[in-house]
Amino acid sequence: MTATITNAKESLSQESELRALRDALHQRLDQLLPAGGERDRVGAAMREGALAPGKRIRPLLLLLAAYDLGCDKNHPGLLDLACAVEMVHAASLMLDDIPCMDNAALRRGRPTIHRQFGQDVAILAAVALLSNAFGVVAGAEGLSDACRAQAVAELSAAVGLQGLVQGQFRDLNEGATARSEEAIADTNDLKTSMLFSATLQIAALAADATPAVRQKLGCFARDLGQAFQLLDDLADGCSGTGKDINKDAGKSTLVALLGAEAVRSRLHEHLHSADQHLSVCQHGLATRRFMHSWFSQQLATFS
Ligand code: GRG
Repeated sequence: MTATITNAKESLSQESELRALRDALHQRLDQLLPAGGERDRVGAAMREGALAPGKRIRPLLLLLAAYDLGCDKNHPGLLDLACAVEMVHAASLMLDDIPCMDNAALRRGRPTIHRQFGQDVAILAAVALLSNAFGVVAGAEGLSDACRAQAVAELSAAVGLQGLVQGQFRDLNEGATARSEEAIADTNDLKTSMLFSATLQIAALAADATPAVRQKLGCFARDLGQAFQLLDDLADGCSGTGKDINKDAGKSTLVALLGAEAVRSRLHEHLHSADQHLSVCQHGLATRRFMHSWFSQQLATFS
């Protein structure tokens, strides 16, 4: 009974902390984005892409991991670094949705950016958002010049030809044909784990973590990204995700290859492994709690 009450109190305080962090992220993103308006449609599309109600998983992870690693909650650049990661993510979603890629109609419960503003504006807004993100990292306060340069390099590697771009290319070009489990997992790593990895490495840089901790965080990010992508695939046929339903029909995903049950159990294996990596770091209480409660909620809703 006492343990149940303690758990309930912990989860309430976690919920209110997350709500406060989400609000802070929204406010800071709002300040970091151009004003937009009637005559600035690219600026307005950037705002819509980044400010629409996403789950903010990556920037929350960056903040929680940095706190877990001992970073001062008043670190002057931390919120900006988190916003930069969210801008990169939002840019990738805007491009992912355009007709020559996924041709999606709905994102975050709203018409996709190209449906609202046209394809030309969506592409330009994504490029501008990406460029804004790098500018924000380059100007982040409270980091040494060397750490700031490393943060830029982490983000650049996550986006580039050995990161999201490669993952997206493979998904678009190989997704319609049969793929091995390994090929699908590799593509998921590139599409999803790489940005989680950059997110956690940037948190570690802000917190001045040791190379050994950073190495473990890299392993954690890989498992987390795999679990995240498996959940995304499991949720594809469900309503209530804010995205088009059944977008993966005909695509070679692990759900199509192995079935939902096997994917669910693989997802739990990745979460367990992610947990192990964090515990070796002897940090990660808030990060771990966040990861588990988020996946439990999502799995209860979507599978
Ligand atoms: C220019 C950054 C950039 C990338 C170009 C288009 C592209 C290459 C990559 C797209 C990769 C992609 C769509 C990965 C999917 C990752 C994923 C599971 C997204 C869903 O993330 P959520 O659920 O979404 O966190 P919300 O909307 O909640 O933020």
